[in-house]
Amino acid sequence: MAYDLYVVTDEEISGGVSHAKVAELSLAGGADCIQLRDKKKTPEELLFVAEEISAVSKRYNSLFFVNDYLDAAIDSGADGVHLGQDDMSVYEAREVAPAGFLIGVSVGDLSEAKAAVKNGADYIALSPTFDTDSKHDAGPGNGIFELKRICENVSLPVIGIGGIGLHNVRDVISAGASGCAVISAVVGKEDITAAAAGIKRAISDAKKDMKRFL
Ligand code: TZP
Ligand code: MG
Repeated sequence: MAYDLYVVTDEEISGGVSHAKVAELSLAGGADCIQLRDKKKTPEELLFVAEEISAVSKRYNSLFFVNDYLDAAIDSGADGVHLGQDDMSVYEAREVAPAGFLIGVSVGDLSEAKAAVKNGADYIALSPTFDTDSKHDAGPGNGIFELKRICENVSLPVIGIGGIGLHNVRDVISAGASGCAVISAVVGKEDITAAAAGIKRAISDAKKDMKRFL
């Protein structure tokens, strides 16, 4: 299961390009995972969009997550849900989720990461890894040092999220992360497919170089 390039959709940052279109364009550029993230739609609207993305995602054999909304994730046939520290617990989600359903959790430091592992998360995201303008309540970046500490002490896939772009992909991967989650560096670009392809190449190159130096 690859988490290399994980694109989080956002209809404001895309300038009105729909979630489903952003997902399709990102997947065409090589995205491995899509997360549908929308804090404004009703649960019914969200389910409709989730069903659209779920279908596209299956065509590309990629992973699809829904942010916050477990019901929409399950009902749309998504691969999983992504939960924050203030959302339902992994334990609660696991109780109703089908077998094999993936649960991702945002953490702010190593102790939250260890708790997420203990609670049965499938992957964790250090949120935010760097400062970001894309999530207003994100707070300051937790930094590469914390990312490295988590990667060294946790056996689950760890991804960076927040403030990641071509300029720092290599730092994230060198810290031991399995992948990079991005909004603006892909969704905010004129050519979403080309932007996704560029970041994907940078991630692959960084991973190849790491193997060479091992
Ligand atoms: N969660 C933590 S930071 C963030 C989210 C959804 C925003 C990431 O956006 P960007 O533009 O890649 O910094
Ligand atoms: Mg949340």
